[in-house]
Order: sequence, then C-alpha cells, then structure tokens
Amino acid sequence: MELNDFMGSKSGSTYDRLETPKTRNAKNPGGDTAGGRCSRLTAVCLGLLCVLLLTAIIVLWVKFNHLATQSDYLQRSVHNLTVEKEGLEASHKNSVGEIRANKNKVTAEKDKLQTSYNNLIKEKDQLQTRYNILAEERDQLQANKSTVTTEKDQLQTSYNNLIKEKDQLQTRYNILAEERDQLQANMSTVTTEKDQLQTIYHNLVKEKDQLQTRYNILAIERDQLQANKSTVTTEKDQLQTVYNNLSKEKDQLQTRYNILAEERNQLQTSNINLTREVDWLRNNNKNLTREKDQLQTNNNNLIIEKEKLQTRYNNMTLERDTLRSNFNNLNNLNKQLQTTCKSKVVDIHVQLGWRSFGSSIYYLSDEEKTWSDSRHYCQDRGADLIIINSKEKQDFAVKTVGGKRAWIGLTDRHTENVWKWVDGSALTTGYWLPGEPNNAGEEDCAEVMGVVMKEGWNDIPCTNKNRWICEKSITDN
Ligand SMILES: [Ca+2]
Ligand SMILES: [Ca+2]
Repeated sequence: MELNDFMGSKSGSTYDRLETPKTRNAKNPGGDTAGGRCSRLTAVCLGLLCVLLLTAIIVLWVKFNHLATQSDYLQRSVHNLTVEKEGLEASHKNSVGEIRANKNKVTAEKDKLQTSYNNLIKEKDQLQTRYNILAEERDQLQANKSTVTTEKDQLQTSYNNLIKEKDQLQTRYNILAEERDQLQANMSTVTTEKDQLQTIYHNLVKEKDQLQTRYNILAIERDQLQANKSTVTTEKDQLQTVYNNLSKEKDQLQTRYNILAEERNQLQTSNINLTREVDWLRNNNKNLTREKDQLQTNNNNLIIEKEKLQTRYNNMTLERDTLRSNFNNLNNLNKQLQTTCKSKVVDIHVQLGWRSFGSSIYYLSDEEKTWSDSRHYCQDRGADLIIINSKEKQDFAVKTVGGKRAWIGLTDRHTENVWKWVDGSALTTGYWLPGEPNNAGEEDCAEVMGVVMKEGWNDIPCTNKNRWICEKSITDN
C-alpha cells in the first residue's frame, strides 16, 4: 500500500509535469517542431529514470526482508542466551551453595584429620620407642643367633661324626651279625659232629676192647714169629750174599754183551760202506782207464805242438830282444826331444811374460777381468787359473802377485761353502786370510792377496774385475 501510494504520488506528479508540454504540443500541432522533440526526449529520460527507481526500490525491499529475517534470528538468539544465562546463574547459585556446604564439611574433616594426625604423631613416637627397643632386642637376638649358629655348626659336625660312627658301627654290627650267623651255623654243625663223634667214640671203645683181646693173641703169635724170623733172617742173609754175587756176574755179562753188540753194529755199517766204496772204485777205475788212454793220445799231440811252439818262441825271443833294443834307443831319443821341446816352450813363454816354477809355467796378467773371463783367457792359451795345493805354490803365488791381488782357480759357485778347484778336485788345505771365506755379499770366487800382513786368500764376488794367474803344465805339452 505504501509502495502503491508512493508510485501513485510519484506518477501523478510526473504525469502532471509531462502533461503540460504534450498538451501544449497537442494544442499546438505543427507549431514548434524543436519543442516537441525536446518534450519526447524528456519523457523517455523520465521513463528510464522511473525504471531505475523501481529497480532500486525492489533491491532495497529484498535487502530489507533479509535484514528483517536476520533481526528475528538475532532476537531469538538473544532470547535463548538470556534463558541460558538465567539457567547458569541458577546453577551458579546452587554450586556456590554446594561449595559452601562442602567447604564446611572439608573444614570439619580437616579438623578431624588434624586430630588424627596428632594422634598418629603420638603413636609414631610410641612406635619409634618400641622400634628402638625391638632393634636392641634384634641385635641381642642377632648375637644369640651367631652363637646359636656356631653351636649349630658344632652340633652339625658332631652329628655328622656320630652319623659316620653310626654307619661304622652299623657295618661292624652287620659283620658281627654275619659272623654270629656263621658261628651259629658252625655250632649246629659242630653239635652234629660232636654227636657223631660221641657215637664213634663209643664204637671205638668197643673196638678197642676187641683189639686189646686180639692184641694179646697177636703178641703171643708175634713172639713165635720172632723166633721164626731170626731163623729166616739167617737164611735170608745167606741167600742175599748168593744173590749179590749173581747180580754182579749178570752186570758184567750185560756190559760185555752191550760192547759186543756195538762192535757188531759198527762192523755191519763198515761192511756196507766198504761194499759201496768198492763198487764206486771199480766204476772210477773204468773211467780213469778211459781217460788215461785219451790223455795219452793228447799228450803225444801236445808234445809235437810244444816242439813247434818252442821253435817259434826261440825265434820270437830273438825278435823281441832286437825290438827292445830299438825301443830303448827311441825312448832315449824321445826324452831328449821332450826335454829340448819343454825348454823351448818355457823359453818362448818366458819371453811372453810367463814365469817357470816346478813343472809348470805361470802368467800374471796386467789387465783386470771377471773370474770367468780370466779363466777363458787362460783356457784359450792351453792353461787354466792357478791351483795352489802346496805351501811352496802358495808362497810362489804371493810372491808373484807382489803387493797386489789376483784370481785363483778356486770357487764355490756351484754349492755354497763347498770350494772346488778348476780341475774338479776338492779343496783340502786352504790359505785363507783370518775371517775368510765369509761370503759377504754372494762371494763365490777366490783371490790371492800378496799385500804385506795380508798374504792369503779371500772370497769376493765373481763379477768383480781382478788380475789373474794362469797355470800351464809343461809335462802336458
Ligand atoms: Ca760363497
Ligand atoms: Ca770375503
């Protein structure tokens, strides 16, 4: 109604304001064209304005309704909150009342507890006192307990000993019981035997009486027999003498019989052997006769051959004597040539720097080579490194190197510490310097030193370079 009023009032006024020009235009058609156009434009603008206003009014109406709804909701909420506040206030009042009531109860209980606490303090003091008393009693009891424990241990020991003694006594008792049982068994046996013996005794007494009677009879018979015995004894002695004589004769005869039997057996054996020998000799005789005939034939042939050989032997003896004479002449010539040749060889080598000593010549090099190269040098000249196998040769070598040093033909390169000469012979006597050979750094070749106070041998590495001494035997050439 308000909106309609509003629209009606608005429309009416606007219409009034628009009515005038239209009316004016209607009143003046075709009079003023520009004024009509202006009026229409104004009317359109007013229409648009009205539409805008209407739209704004609708939006505001919608918002108003929304706000009214929210306001109702808020009012209901406020109402609910008010109700709740009142409920809470009532609850608060009730709670305060309860709390106050509880506080009074708690205060009363606190008083009771205080009273109880005081009572408990008193009881605690009493208990403390009683506890102290009990502690003292406990200590006393503890002391008593240790005493009792000691006594208990002693009693336990005594008890154990008694147990052992009891066991021993039990064992002895068992043994004694067994012995007693055996003795009882023996006693019953002995009693039985005693009864038997009693019976036997009575029987024996009877027999003794019978025997006494028989003994008397026998005594009489014995006297008679005693008389007979002396007679028989005399006869027995005579017969014994005869028997002894006969026994001796029998033994002699037996001995002679045995000797004769042995002789007979020997003769029989000899007879058999002789028979065999006779047969064997007969056979041999036949064979020998045949062989003798053959030998006789052979002997005749041999005599003929011997005569032939004797002739040849005589001829050959003559030839041998001639050849021997020729051989001696040639041998002497050979020795002269050898001597001449050796002296020539020595002369030639001496001219080349070699030195003569004994049956060999020696060469001391001026240059230096390894042990192997030095040896090759010597071998290329029909010689080898020097072999020092005597004191004279050692002195000669020392004198030859004269204050220097040189390789000799001694090495242990094949087996460590087994020194051998270049001809393969083993070292027997060495002239080593003190402390040598020491193989200090694989030293396998020997050198001779002629330095004063150091005249002897030393082992050094074979690859060292050194002078050397060649040795060449004159008798080999
Ligand atoms: Ca060595
Ligand atoms: Ca050495």
